[in-house]
Amino acid sequence: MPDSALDLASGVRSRQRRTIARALTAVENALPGAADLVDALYPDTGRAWRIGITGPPGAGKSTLTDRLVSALRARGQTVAVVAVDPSSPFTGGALLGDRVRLADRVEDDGVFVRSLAARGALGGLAEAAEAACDVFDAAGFDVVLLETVGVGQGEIDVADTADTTLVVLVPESGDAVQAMKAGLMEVADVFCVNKADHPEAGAMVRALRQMMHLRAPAAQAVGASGENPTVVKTSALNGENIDGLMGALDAHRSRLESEWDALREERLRRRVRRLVEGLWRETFWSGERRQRLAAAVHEMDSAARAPHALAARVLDIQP
Ligand SMILES: Nc1nc2c(ncn2[C@@H]2O[C@H](COP(=O)(O)OP(=O)(O)OP(=O)(O)O)[C@@H](O)[C@H]2O)c(=O)[nH]1
Ligand SMILES: [Mg+2]
Repeated sequence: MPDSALDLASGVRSRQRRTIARALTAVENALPGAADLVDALYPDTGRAWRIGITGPPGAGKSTLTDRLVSALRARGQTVAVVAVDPSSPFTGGALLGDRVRLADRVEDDGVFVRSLAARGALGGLAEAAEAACDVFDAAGFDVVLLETVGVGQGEIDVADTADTTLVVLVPESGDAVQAMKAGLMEVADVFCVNKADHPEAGAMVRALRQMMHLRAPAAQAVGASGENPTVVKTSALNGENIDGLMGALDAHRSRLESEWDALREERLRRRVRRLVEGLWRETFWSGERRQRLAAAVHEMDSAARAPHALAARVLDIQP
């Protein structure tokens, strides 16, 4: 293993902020040595509680994240934030309010906020996010909050790498239905109906609870202990019911306790599958197979060319 990866890993373990930042840049951009770094850190991971925070654009995820950081700090836990959403206030398109709140924490060693925009990494965005969480986990942060916009499968995969997944919705017409279509119902451990100051909030909570009753029994087995996700109403803007939300997250965390090892194993399986697919795609068409493809296409009589038969021939299997 290269010295640089080992040096970075040891700097991360002793929680040097500049080294953590460098390690995050390495995994975000899949720099040379990043894979070694992740592997070197992996044995030191598995302690942090990873909370995925997802939901439609503008639902209040960043505002809530900020409230959760305060709540967790108030009870003495250290917190890292990974903001995957490129439009997140954390990443520079900032509202002044967010900047001010984050600036307040500059002196707080127990908080580390980092945005992530990796698209080209092997294993995709989910791997980059998971590796960033590993860095914070190995650095000893108690909790990692992972914010991502829940719009596409890629983003939902990111949220799904967390131990506890919080889906944030707002009481706007059709939001619950949209969330269901986007696949958010399946990944949610806790639902938060944010902007509870909105008059439709109560109706939204009822709609969500009803929707969960309608879920097929098989679907209800998804998630810890097969329990339906809890629905909590908050107003992130006014800081209302953040305690209630924290309670619902904690309750999920304690339900996980008994299956912690099994969950870690399942997550590692999913992750290795992603990495294998990425490696396979990268290496598959190198050298011999590329030549075999070109030769097969070229040699086949143009009148007899048949894509499926060609594919089978390239793979050397019977069609
Ligand atoms: N009325 C009301 N507004 C809120 C509440 N929470 C957040 N907002 C506002 O909603 C807007 C979006 O909030 P963000 O926290 O940036 O939402 P987000 O989900 O992180 O947005 P993206 O990262 O862009 O998807 C901001 O103007 C917030 O001030 C709330 O509880 N009530
Ligand atoms: Mg945001």
